[in-house]
Amino acid sequence: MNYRTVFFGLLISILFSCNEKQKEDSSELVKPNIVIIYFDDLGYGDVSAYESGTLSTPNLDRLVNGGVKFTNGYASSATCTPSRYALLTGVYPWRNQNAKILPGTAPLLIDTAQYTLPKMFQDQGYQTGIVGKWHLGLGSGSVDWNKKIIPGPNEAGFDYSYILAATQDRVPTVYIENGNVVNLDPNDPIEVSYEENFPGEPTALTHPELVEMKWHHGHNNSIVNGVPRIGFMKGGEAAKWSDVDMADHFLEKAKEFVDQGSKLDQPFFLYYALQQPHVPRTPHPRFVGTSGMGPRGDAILEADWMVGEFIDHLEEMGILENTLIVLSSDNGPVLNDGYYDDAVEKIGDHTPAGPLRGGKYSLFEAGTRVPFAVYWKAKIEPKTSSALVTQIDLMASLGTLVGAENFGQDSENLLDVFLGKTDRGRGEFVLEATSRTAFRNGNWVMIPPYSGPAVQNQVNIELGNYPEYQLYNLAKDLSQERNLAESNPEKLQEMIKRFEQIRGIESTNVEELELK
Ligand code: NG6
Ligand code: CA
Repeated sequence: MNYRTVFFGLLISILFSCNEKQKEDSSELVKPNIVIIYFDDLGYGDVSAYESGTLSTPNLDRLVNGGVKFTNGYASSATCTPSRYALLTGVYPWRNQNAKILPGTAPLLIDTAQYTLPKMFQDQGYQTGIVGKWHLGLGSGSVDWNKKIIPGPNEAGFDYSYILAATQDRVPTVYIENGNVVNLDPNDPIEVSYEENFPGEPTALTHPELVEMKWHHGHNNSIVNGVPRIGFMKGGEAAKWSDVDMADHFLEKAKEFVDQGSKLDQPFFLYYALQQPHVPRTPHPRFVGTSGMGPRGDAILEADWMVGEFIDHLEEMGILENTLIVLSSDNGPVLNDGYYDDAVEKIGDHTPAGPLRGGKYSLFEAGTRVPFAVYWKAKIEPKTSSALVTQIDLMASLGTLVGAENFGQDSENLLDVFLGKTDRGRGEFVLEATSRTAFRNGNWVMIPPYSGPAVQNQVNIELGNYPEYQLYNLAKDLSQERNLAESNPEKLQEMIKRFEQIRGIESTNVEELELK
């Protein structure tokens, strides 16, 4: 070999590697559209790709089986508001004392100065939108529902918002678009209170004959569309939503946002927060009876259909390949959450929590471990991953994908895990359930002692409260049946120590943990 050959050889390989580098760089710069499809109270076992059985959810399965299906994917909390707070801020909900289930009159929980997931996308050139359930408070104290309601989702980073304020079972039962109540009639102003009724207004207690969906616990205040709600509301007749059309309505708005977004010369981020299968379960008549499980099953099949329509829409627009979709739920399942709606009676063999113990409100696994999948047709190879991932991590991970560098303090960059390239997830995670916390490290879970009831009787769910420490090895005992706290004191101590460190507490005593 002479020098000339070596020289040209080198030159070619340098040029070639530059070219490769360029290719890599340009692929890093790709900013896909991003959609988070977020369910309300959908359990780990409610999706047939997770638990094949009586309920069939082909459209959810299309995303789960076509992407990375996480079997250790967590919401941050076993209830809605704290999970949503963490998803949108990248901060553990237990760091914010006010991150609890909020009434419809609560002020905005996210400080307008706080950096958020949608603000991060905005900074990276995205058009951002939310369609669906908000439940993170509105305004800064007392809201006048007849004027522009600020601050709200728009001030938290969404260019466009079309929301229901709190939950479907809470007033005000109206849609709010960019801070304005939709179809508001100035001659019929809206008033809302969570303290007392407005004189002369019917409630489920004073006018039981107006009630079409019987309440079981709570839910006996103002009646809207025959459904008694939490909280009192007066006026706003023309603005009230139709419950049975809600899913179709949100789908329409989600599609509109996508249509608008794809006309722009920028990518979009859509947070599509479906209201199902949270109570009151009010599937459109065309879905009634489809599951054989009553309204809860029907509402899940309805939501499944909505997701199918939404994906088809992306496909028809030719943008499915260029859209990364995250699918998950804000907390685990519950059957009777306050109305008699046959959820318990017609459940049959279906297991909404899959093999997991507990449910919504619980420190046990079914409270926070939820369906969690990441789908990106062009880029992600289908696989199942047992990596530990949480919704808090979406901020740093998706942020890294689109070139951001600023994330919420608890958000870990797990981009390669979410893209299915590795199974090395988080090492540890502090989960929350109605202001109590527990700790997962590797395959171990430690639940500190709590004095509350073992079972929440009305919803019939084990909360995880126990006067002694609990320690479970999920690798061998997924259903948390064998408490190893006594037989494995070293592991227990190690877990307690680390938990106290993260929580910033001196000792894991009941009083301190229940102070919140
Ligand atoms: C509870 C409600 C429940 C549900 C939940 C919030 C009663 C007795 N129970 O207080 O029905 O609305 O709050 O659910 O009122 S979440 O998914 O939004 O966290
Ligand atoms: Ca929920």
